[in-house]
Amino acid sequence: MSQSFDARQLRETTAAESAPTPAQFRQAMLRHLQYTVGKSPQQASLFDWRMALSHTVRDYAVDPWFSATRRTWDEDRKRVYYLSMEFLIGRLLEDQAINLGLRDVMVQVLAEFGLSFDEVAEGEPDAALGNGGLGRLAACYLESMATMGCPAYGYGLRYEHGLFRQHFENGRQIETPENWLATDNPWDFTRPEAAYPVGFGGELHDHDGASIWSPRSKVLASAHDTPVVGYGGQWANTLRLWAAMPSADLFNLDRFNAGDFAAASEPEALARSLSRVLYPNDTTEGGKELRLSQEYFLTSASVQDILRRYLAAHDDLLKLPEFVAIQMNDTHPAIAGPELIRLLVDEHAVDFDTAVETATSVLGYTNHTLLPEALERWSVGLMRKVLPRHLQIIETLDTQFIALQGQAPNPVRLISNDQVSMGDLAFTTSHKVNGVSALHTELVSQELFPVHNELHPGRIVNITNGVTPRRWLKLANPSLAALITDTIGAGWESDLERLRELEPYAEDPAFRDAFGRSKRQAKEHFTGWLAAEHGIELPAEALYDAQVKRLHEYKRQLLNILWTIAHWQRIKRDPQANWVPRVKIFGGKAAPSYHMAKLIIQLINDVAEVVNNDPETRHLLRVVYPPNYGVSMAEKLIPAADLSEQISTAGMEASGTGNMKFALNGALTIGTLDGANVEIREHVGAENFFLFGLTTEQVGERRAQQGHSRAALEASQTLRDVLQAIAEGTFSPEDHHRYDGLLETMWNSDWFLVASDFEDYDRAQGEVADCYSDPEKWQRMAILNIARMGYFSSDRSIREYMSQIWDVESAL
Ligand code: GPQ
Repeated sequence: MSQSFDARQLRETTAAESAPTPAQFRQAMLRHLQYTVGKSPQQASLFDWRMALSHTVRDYAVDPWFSATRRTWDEDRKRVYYLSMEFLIGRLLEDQAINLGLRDVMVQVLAEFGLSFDEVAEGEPDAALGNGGLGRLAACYLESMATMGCPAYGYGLRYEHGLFRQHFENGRQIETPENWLATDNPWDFTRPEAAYPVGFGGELHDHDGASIWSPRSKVLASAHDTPVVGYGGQWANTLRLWAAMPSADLFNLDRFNAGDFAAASEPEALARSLSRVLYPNDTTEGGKELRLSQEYFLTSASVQDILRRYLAAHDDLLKLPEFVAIQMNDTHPAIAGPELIRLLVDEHAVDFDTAVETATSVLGYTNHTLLPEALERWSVGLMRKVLPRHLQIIETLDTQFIALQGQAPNPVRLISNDQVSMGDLAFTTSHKVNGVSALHTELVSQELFPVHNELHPGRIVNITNGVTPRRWLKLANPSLAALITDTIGAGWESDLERLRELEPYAEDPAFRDAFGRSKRQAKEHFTGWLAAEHGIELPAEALYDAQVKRLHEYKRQLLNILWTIAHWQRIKRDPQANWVPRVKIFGGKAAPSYHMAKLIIQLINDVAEVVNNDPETRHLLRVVYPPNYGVSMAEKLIPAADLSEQISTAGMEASGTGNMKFALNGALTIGTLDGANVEIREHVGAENFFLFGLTTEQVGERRAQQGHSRAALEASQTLRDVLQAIAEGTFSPEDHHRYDGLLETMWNSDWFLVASDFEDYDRAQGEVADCYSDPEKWQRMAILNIARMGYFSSDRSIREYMSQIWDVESAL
C-alpha cells in the first residue's frame, strides 16, 4: 500500500457538504438501475429499485471509507478490533443514507418515480447475525466508533442463516430457517484475497523443546467487508465477516467420479458448516463441538488478519500494544489470548512470557452476564481434540495463575473439573475487564471474579452500555426527531447530552401537545404496519405497554402476563369502573430448546386469544404478540410505546439496552433495580420512573428462605386467583394440564421470584394507570425522560472504551 498518497485530496470530497443534488442522485440511481441491475425504470420491480438505490447510497460510502483507511495507514494510527460472534445490524439502507446525509434526497427522488421509500426499503432483509442484546450492542458500537472517528474493524462470522424466523401455530413458537442471503446483499464487498487457513485437530510434536502443531484439517476463512459510515460521513470503518470456504483439496474428485456424490462432498460440507448457522442461544451455551470450532474460526482468522496488517507497517511485534487493541465481546472469542500467544511464540519466535505480556496488553474482555449457565466452559477432552496446542498454552497459563495466588489453599484455576473456564481465561489474558452497567460491574468484581480482582486491582472497569441515537431516534422516530430539531436545532444526533435543552419545554403546553402528536404518529405508524402485516387492529387511544426482548425466565415475561390476567379479572368484576385502556404488547423469541420459555410464549398467546375475544373487556384490554421480533420491528414498536417493561429479577440482567431505547423515545419505565435501570432512574429522576421489586441483596435473602414462593402466594389473593384460572383451563380449555409444570414451579420453587414481586408490581402498575389518566403529568414525565437520556448514547460508551481500555485517539 502506498504510504505517500495525500489523503487530504480525498477528504475534501467526503463530508456531507458534497451531498448530491436530487438531479445528480437521480442520475446515479438510474445508472445503477440500468448497468448494475439491468432494468429500465418501466420494467423495474421494487427489488430492482432497492438494489439500484442501495448501490447508489453505497457509492457515497466508499470515498469516506477510502479516506479513513488511507489516513489510518498514513498516520500510522492505533486500530481497534472488536471481535464478536454476533452483529445484529438490521437493515442498512436508511441507516447509511442518514449517516451520509442522503435520506431526504433519496426520498424525494424515489417520489419522482411514484415510489414510497418505506415500500422500497421494507424489502431489505434484516441482517439478523445475532440473538439479542449482545449482538445489537456490537452493532451500535460499530456505528458509534465510525461516528467518533475511532479507527476500527468489527470482526464476525458471515452466517448463511441468521437468527431463525419465528411464527406461532396454536400459540406455540415454530422456528424456520432465516435466509438473508437468498437475494443479493448489496452492502457486501467480497475480498477473496484476504483469506486465511484455520487449522483444527491433529497432533502436537516436540521439536527441540518446542511444540509443533500439525492440524488434521484446515478451513479457509474468506473476508466479506461492509463499510460502516459514521454520522456526518466524516469517517468510515469496516465490518469484516468471515465465510468458511473448503480448501480445494477437500473435494474428493475420485469419489465423485466413482458416483459417490454425497461422500465426495462431505468434508466440504463440514467445512462450510462453520459459517452456516448462528447458534440460537441467548445467554446459554450450546456446548457443541461446532460452536467451539466456530469461535476459533472467527478468532484465528481475525488475529491472523490483525498481525498481517500490523506487520505490513511494523516489524517489532513487542510494540503491538501501541498499535492494536482487541476487544473480546464476552468469552466467545476468548481463545484470542492463547491464539495470539501461539502465533507469537510458534510463528514469530517470541518467548512465552513476553508473548503473554504482549497479548495481555492488547486484549480487553467485556463480560455480559453472571448467569452460571452462560459462563462458557469447554471440556478438556474437546479442547484437546479440536485445539491441542491451545490447551497446552492454557495449561501453562493455569500453572502461572496458580503460582500467582501463592499459598492460597483453594486457588482459582483456569482448568477445573476437567473443564476450561473461558471467563477466567479471558480475565487472565486481558489488561482490562469491563462490566456493562454500574451494578453489573460491582457484581462482576464481588461475585464472579473476587480473586482475580484482588490480584489485579484496577483491571475491572465499568462501561455502561449505550445505544446509537441515529438508528434509535432519528431513523426510528422521525416525528419525534423532527420535533427535537425544531425545538433545539440540529446537532443533538451526535451530541446527545444536548437533549437536556428540552427540559424547560416540559412546562410548555404547546410543546407537550406537539410531543403528544408525535407519539400518536408513531403509534399510527406501528399500528398501520401491524394491520397490514399481521391483520391485527389496535385502538389508537390506549396506553401501549410493551415488553420486547428475548424470552427468559429471569426477564419475567411471566410476571407481566400473570398481572395481565389479574387486570382482566378485575375489569370483569367491575366493568364500569374508570379503567385506563391498555394494549399489552409482547415480542421476542425463545431459544428452540428452552422449554419453559416456550411455554410462557404459549401462555401469552393463549391469554391473548381469550382476552381479545371477550366482548366485555375488548375495549379496555388487548394482548398482542406479533411474531418474529427483530431490529426492524423494534424500530416501529419502540417509538409507539408509552410504557417500557424492564422487570427482571434484580441482579440478573447485566444491563439491558432496550430499556434505553424506550426511555429515549419517551416511554416511561416500570422496572426493578437491575442492570442499567438503576442508572436510567438516577438520570431521569426517581419521580419519573415506576420502581418496584426486591433489590439484589433482598433477592439473595429471599431465595434463602424456605418456602418463600408458597408464602408469597398465600399473601396474595390476586395472584392465587390468577393461578387458579390457569389451573382451571380458562386459557387452555382443550388442555387443562398444559400449564401444570409452570404452576408447580410457581408454588414450589420460583427461583425468579415472580410471586415475591407480584404485589409490588401490581402497586406500581396502579400508579402507572393513575398517572396516565393525567396526560399533562404523563407527558411532562416522558419529556423529562427524553431530555435526560443523553448519557445513554453509545458515543459516550465508545469514548469511555477509547480512553479507559483501548488508549486510542479519535482521528477527527
Ligand atoms: N447478553 Cl452473555 C446477550 O444478549 N447474550 C449473551 O449471550 C450474553 C449477554 C446481553 C445481556 O443479557 C444484557 O443484559 C446486556 O444488555 C447485553 O448483553 C449487552 O451488554
